[in-house]
Amino acid sequence: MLIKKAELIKSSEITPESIYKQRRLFMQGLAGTAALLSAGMASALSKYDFDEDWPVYAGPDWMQPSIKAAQRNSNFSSNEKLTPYPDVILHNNFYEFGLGKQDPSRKAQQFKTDPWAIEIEGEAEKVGKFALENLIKPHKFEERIYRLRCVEAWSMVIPWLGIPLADLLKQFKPTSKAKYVEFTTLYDPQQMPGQKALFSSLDWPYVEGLRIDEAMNPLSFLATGVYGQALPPQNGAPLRLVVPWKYGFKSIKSIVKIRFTETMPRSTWNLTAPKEYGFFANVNPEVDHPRWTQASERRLPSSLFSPNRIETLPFNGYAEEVAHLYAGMDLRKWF
Ligand SMILES: Nc1nc2c(c(=O)[nH]1)N[C@H]1C(S)=C(S)[C@@H](COP(=O)(O)O)O[C@H]1N2
Ligand SMILES: [Mo]
Repeated sequence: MLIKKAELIKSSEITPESIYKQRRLFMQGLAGTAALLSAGMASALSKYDFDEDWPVYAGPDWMQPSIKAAQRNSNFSSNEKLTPYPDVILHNNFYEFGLGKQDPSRKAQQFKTDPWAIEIEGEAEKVGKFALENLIKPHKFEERIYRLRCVEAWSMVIPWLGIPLADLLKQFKPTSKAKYVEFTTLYDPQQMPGQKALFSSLDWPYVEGLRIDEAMNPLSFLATGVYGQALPPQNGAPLRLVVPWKYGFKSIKSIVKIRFTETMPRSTWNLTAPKEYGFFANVNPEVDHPRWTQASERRLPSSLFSPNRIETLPFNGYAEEVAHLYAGMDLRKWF
């Protein structure tokens, strides 16, 4: 499902230099990377030679050094073929910007992602409101190539940039009462047309949650970038969760609040249709969604003539890393 850039962004919808910076800036990013490579370091930025016509998301100034210094974490990276960049930034689910797969890329280009603040609440010693910059800058960026499996039975392989979720959470010193972590997306109907009552599809803001041991698992990741650059707004800039062994809806975008709780938090899709979407939402080929088989998936890009259908793996292929978290649980009941 390739779309030309001209279709993606009508010139009337963009403010050129603030929204995305074109090839010149991207080349500067590559220059920094070349230096890292010659020093014998792997870098996320080195090998992505997608068509120069595609928009590139530079991100805020404070993030540049982290992006340039990012290194792949091979322990947690798939070596499957990457989903092409245009599919990653043009085929999105982000209902705050509309229900269509291309609505987010069309309608999110003006979305303001800097400055950005995150509120930390609940069962932790350090709570309050923090500038994203201060929370993120102390951490080294990693690149992780993860599979993303949507409950609608399509999937991608995406090179994320970001930091382990546990590294961020630990700095707030969660107390022994912190059994779950709840995440909340920005609520701003002015910027997010999908949140306006008239067209509203879900109860806003979007919320999601993890059990604390899931959140602290080394696979759980906070993405600040994708494809060696900052996260595009349609992919959840400036900060989104990535939990690769769960259906995509758990990977909440544009996070403004993190709350440590003693009881299981509500989650948007679970509240909307509890029989269809569980709290755990672990990818499971043996438990079908009422409207979709979960036994297989369309690996994007996929078309009528070349559907590229592949088998779905338990825990999306991450069973070795996470199956132990659910030992003794009936995964049909806790779907
Ligand atoms: N706030 C918010 N987060 C969200 C969604 C959403 O609608 N709103 N959609 C989810 C779903 S269903 C999927 S499959 C992934 C898609 O991520 P991508 O668009 O970056 O591929 O984002 C998830 N995070
Ligand atoms: Mo999804």
